Amino acid sequence: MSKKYLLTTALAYTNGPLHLGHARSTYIPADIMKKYLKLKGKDVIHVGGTDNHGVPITLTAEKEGVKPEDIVNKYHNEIKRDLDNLNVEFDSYGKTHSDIHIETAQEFYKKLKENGYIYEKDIEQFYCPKCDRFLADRYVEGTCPFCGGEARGDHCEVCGRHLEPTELINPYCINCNTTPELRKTTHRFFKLSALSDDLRKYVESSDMPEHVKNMAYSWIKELHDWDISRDIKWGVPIPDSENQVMYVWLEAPIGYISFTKQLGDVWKDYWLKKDKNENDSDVKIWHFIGKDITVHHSVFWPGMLIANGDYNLPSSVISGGYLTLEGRKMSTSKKWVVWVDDFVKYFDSDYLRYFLMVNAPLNRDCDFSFDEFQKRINTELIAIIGNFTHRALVFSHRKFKAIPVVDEDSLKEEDKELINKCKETVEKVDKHIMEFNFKDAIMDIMHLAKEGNNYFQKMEPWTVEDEGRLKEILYTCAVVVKYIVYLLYPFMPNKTMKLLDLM
Ligand code: B3M
Ligand code: ZN
Repeated sequence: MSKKYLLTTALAYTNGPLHLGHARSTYIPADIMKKYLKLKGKDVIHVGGTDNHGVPITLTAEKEGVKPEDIVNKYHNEIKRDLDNLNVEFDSYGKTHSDIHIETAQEFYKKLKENGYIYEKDIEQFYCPKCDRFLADRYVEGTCPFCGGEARGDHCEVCGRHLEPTELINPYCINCNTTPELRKTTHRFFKLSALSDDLRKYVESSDMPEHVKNMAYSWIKELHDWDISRDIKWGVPIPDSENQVMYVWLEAPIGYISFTKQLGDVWKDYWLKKDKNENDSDVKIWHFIGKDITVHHSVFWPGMLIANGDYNLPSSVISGGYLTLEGRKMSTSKKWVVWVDDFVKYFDSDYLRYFLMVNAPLNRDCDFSFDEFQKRINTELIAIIGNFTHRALVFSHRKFKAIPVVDEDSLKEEDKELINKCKETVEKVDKHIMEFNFKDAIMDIMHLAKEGNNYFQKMEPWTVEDEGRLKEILYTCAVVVKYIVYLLYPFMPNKTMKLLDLM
């Protein structure tokens, strides 16, 4: 049976618009793959959306004195605008704060419970007596017990350790500064620790790249059960618990399923296993994410899917490296960031797509600097690809008002050789793209343009008087341009479509 591809992209939190880092690690790579598979005539869909729950969003809302819904809607729209401006296409785009998602997540949870993977346990949590509420995750701050640095909830900003909020020294409520007290509450836990063997087997058999597999193995070695309930109001309510919602990392990935459901019954073809004991071998689910959330997608989420039992598991997790800005770590709080929305006011998004993919292999970190950006666009894209396509087409137009059409059999050896190089390039580019090796794919296209330029230079069409021969040369050049246009289309949809129109 022919394969079906379901590509997903990490669901961005709706507490800010997108910056170049998001574009590079996740959205542009997924869109390139989507456009490429589509071009090959494959059955492929791209599903994504926004992640609307979690404490960072309620904190932003409280700071601005508005409802969480207002923050969610504002940034959902801004994020979608940014993706549209980058030419990133979706077949379905959803919100986790939606009926279809809440329902899907609750059903998922019920199935986990039915299958014996959820249990209750009493634990102690910080409670602010003044605000009269439990202080989940980032609602409490204090001093890190390991390094003495400032820690926000479950994360130390200085040593980067993951903490239990109850470990904090001198904790205080971030809303009113009161010292919280410990209170008992009953939480739901997901039995992740029971899944080690299943997860190891799954990771082994998956198509995940080696570095992702290794990261997953090291996590699988020490799996703890997962506290999946939070004593807050904003989130997906836990069906069998009053006043609690699901931990955002439990429900957010279920969004990949909920948003596919928005397409109607076809969702089942991608997600529902035909045989309860086996993954459908004709379905490829690929999650495109930033590298900081690799463990969530290679261990936690597959663990949830195994425990649930109804759904196909991801075939691979494609994790993009970080983007630094002029050599420094990007930081929204330090205002060291370039927003997509600002960038596209000055430059065609094609240039960004090109630059971010050619600058470094996807799984490595990469730097954005304006000088380097300018250099690569001018010396590669414009001087090599732009120059060749422009020369070839302008010359044809000047001479014949169109691209001359000739019989390919009558072409000379040197013409045929170049056309063969085009075909070889298709194979090379295909191999690279299917291995998510976008940089080398672009390099091969660039190389073909160089060959085209050399041919044009060697043939000196401006000196050729024989009209028949001139037509053959210009035809050959046009064939090369056509190959370049198609191969480059997934990377640079705007410019290539314009060229194709022109042709
Ligand atoms: N919202 C974190 C992030 O944007 C989170 C991703 C969810 S994917 C299911 O990096
Ligand atoms: Zn308080």
